[in-house]
Amino acid sequence: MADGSIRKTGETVRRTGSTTSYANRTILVVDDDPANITHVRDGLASHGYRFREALDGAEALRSVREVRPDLIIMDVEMPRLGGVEVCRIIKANGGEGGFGFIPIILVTARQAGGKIEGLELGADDYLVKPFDMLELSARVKSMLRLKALQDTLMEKNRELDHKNRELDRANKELAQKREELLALTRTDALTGLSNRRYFEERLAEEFARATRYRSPLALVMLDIDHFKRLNDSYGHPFGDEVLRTVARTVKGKLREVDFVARYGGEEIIALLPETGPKEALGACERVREAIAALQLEHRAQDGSRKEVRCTASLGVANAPDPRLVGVEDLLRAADTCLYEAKAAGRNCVRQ
Ligand code: GH3
Ligand code: MG
Ligand code: MG
Ligand code: MG
Ligand code: MG
Repeated sequence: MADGSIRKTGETVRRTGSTTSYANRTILVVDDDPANITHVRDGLASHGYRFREALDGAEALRSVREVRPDLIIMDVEMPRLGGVEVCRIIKANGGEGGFGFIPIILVTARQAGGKIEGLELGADDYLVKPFDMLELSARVKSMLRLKALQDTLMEKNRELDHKNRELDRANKELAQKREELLALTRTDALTGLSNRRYFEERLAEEFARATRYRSPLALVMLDIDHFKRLNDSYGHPFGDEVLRTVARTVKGKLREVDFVARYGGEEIIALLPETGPKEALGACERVREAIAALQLEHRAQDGSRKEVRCTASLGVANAPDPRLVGVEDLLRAADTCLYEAKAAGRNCVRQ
């Protein structure tokens, strides 16, 4: 960011009727002949401008770096570093991060030649000596107006950039919040597993895919055995704790790609993509064993501790299967197997 433009921020251009005053603007006058500088200053004396002077190109560049003038009036013919060359350097270093926009009026005794060259190198205006002071005054005003407009434009651009960045940030936050909300609507609050609604969405997708590509898919229904008894003996909060532990155990024993959800009160359901009947049975046995091995500890109000055991029954259905036309068929098949597992004495898997 050019600090020349920052300096201008907030500075208001006074308007009196239709004429605009650019008093206090800094004009750098560059000429190897001090008499010419004085001539220019005298001609513009009534406008209230501030002046800086430089007697050669190098000094002019130093001054530009130091004060960032609002306008440069510069002689073309100077020893060593001429006006055209200085003009080229300043224009090459303009823009954001450099000097910013500084209008330059080149002044020369030559009639032609340099005029075209100077304008091509980015001089903004050109005067041939000897020049009319009224003309110089008018051109200075026009250049200062240009400079003010350019500064306002740059400032507005910066404001826009800033606003854009803020918008970007707000959008990212919103997107994140939306993700978080979406995740919440898919999650079961007690266990942290996916909830039934989200499970049903996923089941439809996985079932369609398994059917279309004839890839194996297993659906597992798990129900904790005699859970009512556990609740009755140790209280509902303890039942909740068991539910959380069982949920964690099921998830821990299945693969990352398997989809586990809480289906109902103490029922957990899992989708095992790319899993045939044999592997599904193996996975279910692993889950069943892990639950049966859990050492749950109940702490009574009197501080006494008791080790509590729990088991679960599991039913597995497999797709694709010509008898299972829709997801409801798959669900019903798993439920029937679960019922058979309960009937067979619980703590077992039926397929
Ligand atoms: P079965 O072996 O036949 O499944 O017997 P069960 O007692 O587990 O089956 P039943 O369906 O009769 O009882 C399920 C119990 O689970 C009843 C209900 O109060 C309890 N339950 C359901 N949701 C929750 C819950 O979120 N927390 C707790 N602590 N208990 C729950
Ligand atoms: Mg000269
Ligand atoms: Mg039941
Ligand atoms: Mg049960
Ligand atoms: Mg149940």
